[in-house]
Amino acid sequence: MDNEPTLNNIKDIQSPILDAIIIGAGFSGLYQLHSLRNLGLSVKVIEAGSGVGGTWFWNRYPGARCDSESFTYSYTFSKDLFEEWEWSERYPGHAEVVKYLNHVADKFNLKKDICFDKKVISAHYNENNNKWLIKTDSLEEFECKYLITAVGCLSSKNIPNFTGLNSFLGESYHTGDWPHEEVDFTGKRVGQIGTGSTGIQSAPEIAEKSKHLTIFQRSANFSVPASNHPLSSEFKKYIKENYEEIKNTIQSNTNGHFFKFAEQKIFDTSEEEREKIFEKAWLDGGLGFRACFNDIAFDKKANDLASNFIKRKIHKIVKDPKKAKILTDIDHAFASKRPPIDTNYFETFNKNNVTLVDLKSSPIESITPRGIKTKDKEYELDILVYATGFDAMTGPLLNIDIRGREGLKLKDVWRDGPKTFLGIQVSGFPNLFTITGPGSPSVLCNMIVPIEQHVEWINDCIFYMKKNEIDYIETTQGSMENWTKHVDDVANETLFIHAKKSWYYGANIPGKPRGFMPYAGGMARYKAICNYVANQNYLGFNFSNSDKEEAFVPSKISVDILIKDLMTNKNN
Ligand code: N01
Repeated sequence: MDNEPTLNNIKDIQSPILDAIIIGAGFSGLYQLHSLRNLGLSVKVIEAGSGVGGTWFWNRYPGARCDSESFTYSYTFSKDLFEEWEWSERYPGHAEVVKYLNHVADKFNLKKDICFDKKVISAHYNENNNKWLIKTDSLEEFECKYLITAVGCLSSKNIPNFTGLNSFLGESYHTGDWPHEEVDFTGKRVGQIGTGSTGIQSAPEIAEKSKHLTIFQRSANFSVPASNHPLSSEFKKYIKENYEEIKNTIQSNTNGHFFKFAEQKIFDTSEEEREKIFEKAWLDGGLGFRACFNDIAFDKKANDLASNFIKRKIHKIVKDPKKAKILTDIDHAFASKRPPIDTNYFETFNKNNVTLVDLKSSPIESITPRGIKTKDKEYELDILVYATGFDAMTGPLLNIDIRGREGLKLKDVWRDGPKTFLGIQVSGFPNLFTITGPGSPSVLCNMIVPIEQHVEWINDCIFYMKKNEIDYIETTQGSMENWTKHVDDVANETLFIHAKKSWYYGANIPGKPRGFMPYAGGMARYKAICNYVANQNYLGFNFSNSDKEEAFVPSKISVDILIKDLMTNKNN
């Protein structure tokens, strides 16, 4: 192996100089590549997987399915693409999403500019030539002017550091890093840790295929039926014929979905009427349940009524009252954690081959060679499934050694929690753009909408720089501090503060700084602010490292007027 490059001789390898490098070939990376190429830039995407898909490339666990409705989980930048693609179900399974993304990549001839099977390990800014130097795990180097991270918010898996973690003699898998070959559950005793959106999707499928499934639940969770079904030919026709309406609705809505919040408030309706509305929303299913009244997501008392309705449903579905009690011992307000949707999740607990273990009363003590040992008992298993989530939002960025001006490390700037301006830039890191970064609405929306908005904003910004012969952009320290405080203030006005143990707060990772990471002010408001910033010649950003600071001050702008402008000029 004498000829193999090492970190010492890596300088001998010639690094291609590009206008832009994008990290990740998921929804955001593919669209950013397409857009920047259209600006005439030389661009490459570096992708760790061997195919396109990003998060969808890795999350192939049984039951993996999108929680956004398929016709809204589609790019809208190309009418032609929107109208030619036909989704088969209300919620697309992972294989269909990956097929869609391959179709997009082929249609726009994107794969020729994607370097697959290469993981970016470091990205260092060099102020001498205003370039980023990127290194991959295969010891290649690339140089570029603009660096755009399209790494996803939920792509860095979290496997809790249990005592004896590696001692288990059976097979073990994390849902976010699922093998491409089928895992055979036949005749196997399976243990699943985790009952978030992922675990709620995988448990019914695993129970169906395995000899026995033991579900280890630390926190009980709400879930509403997905009511998934094949799309009718009439609805497919409706999608094809209503591109503009669908696009305008999801892009002007606060959550990026097609459903709108009802006008009615819970306490303005009689008990009988309220029950009917809940019942209908339950049958309709999906994430829209929270929108059946105007105030469920904002007023704790209204939320309590919705929470109680769901708990009553769980008690009705789950036949064993002991299991129902454990499943309804929920410690947070409905939708203050990301609300899961399911297909037969609670019904699964009526199966004879399913056991529910309440980790609250009997925590996991260790992973053993034979299975899982809780305080009360050792469970013998053949397969262990970790549905234990992700080091969300900051994990995928901090896994890369990112250094800005004067060697400033991103991990140092974010030591006490992520700081960004608009979730798009960090002070000290010129020409680095973070698609759906912390401080932007991202995970609180149907992801495609914030992704398209960020890609287009970044594209417009780079176009502006080209047009004005500007080579350098960096948000000011003041804008970043002000925005970070604003993100926190906005979160404190919502019901999210009723679930401080959620991954939104970084609470699922021991030692991670606590703070609400996404922007909770809604997509419409956020987009209006981003447009305002751009229209003011990128207020809050410097175009050289010696510019005078002009900080963006959220309280100085009237967002309501901006939103009104946005609504009256939908092309903005
Ligand atoms: O992860 P999670 P997820 N001991 O963090 C438990 C998106 N998504 O992968 O709640 C025991 O929500 C943990 O327990 P607790 C969606 O945005 C999208 O399910 O911390 N248990 C919890 O039950 C979602 O929100 C789609 O007490 C431990 C579970 O593991 C996000 O991904 C589909 C533990 C983790 O739940 C993440 O969902 C699926 C420990 N030490 C997911 N550590 C689509 O739309 C963790 N847990 C396609």
